[in-house]
Amino acid sequence: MKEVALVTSNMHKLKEFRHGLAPLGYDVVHLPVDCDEIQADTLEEVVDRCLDDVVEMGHSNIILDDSGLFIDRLNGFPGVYSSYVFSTLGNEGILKLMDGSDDRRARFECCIGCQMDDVGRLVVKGSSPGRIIGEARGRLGFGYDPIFVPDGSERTFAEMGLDEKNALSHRGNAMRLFVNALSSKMKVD
Ligand code: ITT
Repeated sequence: MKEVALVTSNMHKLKEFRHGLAPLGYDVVHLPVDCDEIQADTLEEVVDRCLDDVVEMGHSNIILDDSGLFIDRLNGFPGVYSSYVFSTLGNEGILKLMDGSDDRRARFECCIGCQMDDVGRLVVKGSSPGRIIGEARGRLGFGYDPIFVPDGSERTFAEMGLDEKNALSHRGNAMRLFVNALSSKMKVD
């Protein structure tokens, strides 16, 4: 098993990464350091800058993600502001903004970046299309999970165990892309 250190303050993410990457041959340990989360236009920029910060602190073999919920009717809001909006408006606030709207389409995006000794830097992005429902449902997961139903399901992410969420989620998709990108880079280098 290869070891990677996940930089996050969110223990739910740690669980999802462990669950998703263990069968793919990675042991995920927690690296509880903070990078200054810059305000940027894209998830990729946030990930790149955060990797720079953590490398600067002297760490290697690190992985991290920046994620967001993009709602069509709100022109992609909260998007890169998802963290701030969750801590200020919360799910109730999003549901109010969506009140009366027929267009409920939304997607989660997850950008994963890593900095590895053997292959250098890799950044990939996964997404999960779906819709915002009318009322929060479910107690599992975290963040916006109770108000989002991914395509292909009738349940919110907050009504799913880790297996099911990872099979359909932005983070699960990004993890699969990440492992593929890593193994093809290893073959080339
Ligand atoms: P980090 O320390 O890893 O940055 P975080 O919780 O701040 O943890 P993000 O900045 O990636 O994570 O997330 C932005 C917001 O989107 C935040 O409020 C999360 O709760 C929410 N979010 C991220 N991934 C999610 C997921 O899989 N399901 C529901 N909400 C999610």
